[in-house]
Amino acid sequence: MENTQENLSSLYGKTLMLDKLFSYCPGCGHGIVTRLVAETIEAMGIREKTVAVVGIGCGGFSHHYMDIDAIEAMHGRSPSVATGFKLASPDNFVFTYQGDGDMGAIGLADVLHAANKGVPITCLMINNTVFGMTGGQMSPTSLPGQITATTQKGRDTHLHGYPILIPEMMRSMPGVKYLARETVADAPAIRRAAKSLRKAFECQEKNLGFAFIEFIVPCPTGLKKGVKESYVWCKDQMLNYFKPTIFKDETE
Ligand SMILES: Cc1ncc(C[n+]2csc(CCOP(=O)(O)OP(=O)(O)O)c2C)c(N)n1
Ligand code: SF4
Repeated sequence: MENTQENLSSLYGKTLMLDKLFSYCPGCGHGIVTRLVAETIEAMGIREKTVAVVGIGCGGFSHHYMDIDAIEAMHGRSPSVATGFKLASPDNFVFTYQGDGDMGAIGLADVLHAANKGVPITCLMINNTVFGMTGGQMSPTSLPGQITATTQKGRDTHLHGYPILIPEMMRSMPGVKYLARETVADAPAIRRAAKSLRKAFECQEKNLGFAFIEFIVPCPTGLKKGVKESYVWCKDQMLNYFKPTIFKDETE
């Protein structure tokens, strides 16, 4: 059978994932999160009113694979662009899709102010602990001792500080109504992440306030590891520091 959108739909049911090959590397965590996002939008029946605001980095391609409207914001500015869009057009469903470099480095102020304002948007940070697209440089979330393209001797916390814990920073903000850290390191975790994503999206549908999820994912290319090895490393090392937790659920 030819691999067309129509045939995929008849095989798997109606889907807003487009019939395109990912430009993500094999094993990249973005592929899993992108699919979860597409499936959640589809399941909630909100495709027509959804607008993605994507950042710069490999996740900036996420909207290429979904049949939804999207805006490509400047590096780190997605939460500000999403805030403006939502205030101007409150009936739209607006979410951001950003990497840890995009959100945690150049864009940290944008996401923290959006969270503190309590705007009813949903922000997603896909944290693979490196700048993936540009070659695996240290990001604000690189682990202590982690060897990256710019920390050949490992991240030195005396010199570079500690990996940034963004949900922990947002925890005390009253406008944040759903706040979680999830991972795609194995199948049970992916199922939990799907449930969490649904909650974060429903938070906006109920107009309750700001929702945020950090996804801990492997980037085999940036981490310079094989696919299997990168998933093992994600589970053993990344989750040791970035603990999957539902910090806040005020959606009921
Ligand atoms: C203003 C600006 N500065 C720097 C860059 C180079 N740049 C492109 S992607 C990127 C970081 C990507 O890392 P991350 O957000 O973690 O996404 P990933 O590719 O790992 O998913 C950087 C610094 C840029 N495009 N624009
Ligand atoms: S460089 Fe990393 S984040 Fe980018 S597509 Fe490849 S595996 Fe994914």
